[in-house]
Amino acid sequence: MTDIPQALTVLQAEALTALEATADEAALEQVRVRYLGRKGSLAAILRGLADLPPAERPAVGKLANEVKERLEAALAARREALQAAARAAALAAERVDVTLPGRPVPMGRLHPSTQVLRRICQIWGDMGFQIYRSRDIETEEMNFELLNIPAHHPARDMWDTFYTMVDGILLRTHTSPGQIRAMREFCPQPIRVILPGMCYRYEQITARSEIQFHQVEGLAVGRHVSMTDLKGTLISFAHRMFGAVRRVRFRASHFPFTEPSAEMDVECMLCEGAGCVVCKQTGWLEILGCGMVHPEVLRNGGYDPAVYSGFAFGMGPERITMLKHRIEDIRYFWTNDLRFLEQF
Ligand code: 2NM
Repeated sequence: MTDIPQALTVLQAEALTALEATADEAALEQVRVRYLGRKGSLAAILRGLADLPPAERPAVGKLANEVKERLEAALAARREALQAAARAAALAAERVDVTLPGRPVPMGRLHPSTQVLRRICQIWGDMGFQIYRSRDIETEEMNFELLNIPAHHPARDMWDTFYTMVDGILLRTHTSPGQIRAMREFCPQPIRVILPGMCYRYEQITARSEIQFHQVEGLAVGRHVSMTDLKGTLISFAHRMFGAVRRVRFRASHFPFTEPSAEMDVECMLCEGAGCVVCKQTGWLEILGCGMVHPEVLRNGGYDPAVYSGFAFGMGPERITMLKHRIEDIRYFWTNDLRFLEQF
């Protein structure tokens, strides 16, 4: 006959040692099954209880219960310790140093064309000109005929214009057709509008010419709009755009839709008028074209040229940006090269 109390003592010692040696909860479960499970060592010993004389059973049974409870408590304590250790290990492994500086978020910015376009619109807005928006796809009549550009004019040449598959429909080569639309919308009221937008020319792309570029055109029509108004208004614009100290000059020119026509130069902002590569040693930079709206164009806009007069002008934001920043190739504007764009 086995000595049950001694067997219990040995089992307890063995089980406690085994518990201490466990490294994780899976091992712990194995130990529990081996010693405390239904088919475990303790259950085997307890089966021997039935063979004891009845008088001895209570004392031995009590001892067995004590061993069972002690092992269960040790098991729970060990489980607690293993879980705490696992938690501590996870915390150490996943530790985040919240005092580290954040990673910088790359910031986008406005395209140089957009920046200059917005500055131009801001200035004209301050001077009382409304922004008028018009379509990029135009009729041949709006883009040419009504602007006094008859069919035999060089600007009508197939090589300068993107025609669509639809007869008489094209991509506007300038924003001027929108000026006709503005006049027709507002006549006979006086108007002061600027028209910013994209223009398209069917040309060889080179350092100096792109097939797609912006224009800002302006138009003032009223009963007494004079060439003096044109000059004063454009000089005021140039002083706001390029600085009040900049000198300005007008040179006679020609456009089909204005008569008389002129071009305005500002003193070169890079050499202050002394002469450099950008101004080709002249000290002057051509900034815009302008003129008094041709009587035929006024009439096409719905205004009686005997009563009304107007001035108009047009400028290119990309060209102005190139002059200002000494950009030597207009193709940079569409290349989307961050090395170029990040400089603005
Ligand atoms: C320019 C130069 C001179 C112009 C004329 C008109 C219109 F439609 F009112 F007649 N709009 N824009 C004009 C005049 C444009 O760009 C260099």
